[in-house]
Amino acid sequence: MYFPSIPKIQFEGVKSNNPFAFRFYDKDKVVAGKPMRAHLKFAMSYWHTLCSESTDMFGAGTRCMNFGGTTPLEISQNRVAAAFELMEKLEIEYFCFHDRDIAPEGATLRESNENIDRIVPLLKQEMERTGIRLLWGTANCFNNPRYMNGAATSNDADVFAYAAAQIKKALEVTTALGGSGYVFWGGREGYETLLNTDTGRELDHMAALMRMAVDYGRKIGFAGDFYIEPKPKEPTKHQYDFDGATVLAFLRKYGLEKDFKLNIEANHATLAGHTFQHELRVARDNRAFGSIDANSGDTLLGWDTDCFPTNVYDTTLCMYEVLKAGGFKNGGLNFDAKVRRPSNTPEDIFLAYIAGMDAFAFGLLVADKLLADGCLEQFVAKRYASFDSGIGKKIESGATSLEELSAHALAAGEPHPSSGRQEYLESLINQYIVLTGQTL
Ligand code: XUL
Ligand code: CO
Repeated sequence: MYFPSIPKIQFEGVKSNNPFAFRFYDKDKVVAGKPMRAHLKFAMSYWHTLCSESTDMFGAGTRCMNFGGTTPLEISQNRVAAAFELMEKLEIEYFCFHDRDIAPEGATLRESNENIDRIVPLLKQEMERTGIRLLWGTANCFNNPRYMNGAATSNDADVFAYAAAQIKKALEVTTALGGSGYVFWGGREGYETLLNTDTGRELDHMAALMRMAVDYGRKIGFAGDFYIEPKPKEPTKHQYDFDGATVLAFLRKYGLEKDFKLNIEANHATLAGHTFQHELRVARDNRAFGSIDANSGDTLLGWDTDCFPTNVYDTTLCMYEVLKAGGFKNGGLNFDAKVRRPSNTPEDIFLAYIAGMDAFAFGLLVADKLLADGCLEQFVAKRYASFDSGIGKKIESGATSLEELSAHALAAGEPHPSSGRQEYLESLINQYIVLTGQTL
């Protein structure tokens, strides 16, 4: 046992004073026809949870994540046991990993692949024992210095080939473990200066690698979704997958839109100058909603802080979009989140997950109530009612022309636009948060 002081976390309700209990996440409680756990599909991020020692630019790690191991392989082996103990105790049913999270990078590509092959059977065994599943896998094509100029968008064809080899292996492992998703996050895919960069050529290369990944994945039986995870910057100054709209244009340009959906990360949305809800809406409007990396930024800091999400206003609006999108299919809520550097005990990791899971569970309850009552829907439907008949209906059906619209405007005179009632709607969300709390 790696976390002997931590009990199995149970639902105890909103009045519980036990820090190691859920107040809102009641996994089997039925909401809108299915249990909370099926709506939320929580996943553990292997990298933050098992690997990160909370180093930052100015300081060393504040906690040791070796789990008693002394060699890199032994550490990786122990991490498997620790990961499943943690997920079982938190009743988290899914996890996500990069190739290099689960096994150490070796001196050669062959050695790295062999390291992976030693860990995968352990993961498989634990997955079979617990029923915990792989939400998505990915390849870390950003950490090693070989990727300093990019991976798929490197100027060096040998680097491109190396990334392709890593992705091939990661796809094989994801498929062997029954993963329902495969993520592309292009942390180094972008540029530092346009003076040395052929952007058109780099984007062609990036699409070519994704096309090869789809072809190979389908060939070996990967039936899940491919995802692109947009992010505007960090580590690269300008990343090609800037935001949802940019990514959708890229996918359509290269004919990749049928195989790819979006993995929306809250903190990436805010870095792009959008809200989390905005990015979810763009994905939903384009039928490209796939999965979520759940976290939050810090409004005072301009980088990817990957904080655990605890703001129930944000989780409410997130779950509202998820429910409106028809819920998760292959995707889920992956906590791409890390404890703060001074939160340096194993207990803190559990408390952080409890906080995040509870915040999303509560958000789900509020969103469900909002949707069941339909007050936002009714307001929005009424707001656009002028398009339901007359000239509005003709505009929507494409049955009018500038000539007819000009005649209409001349006859109708000055329009009288209606109030958007923003402040009222914001207070309505507050009211629903309180009302939902009162039902618990
Ligand atoms: C980095 C990030 C990644 C991706 C997977 O900001 O979000 O961890 O989720 O590579
Ligand atoms: Co992420």
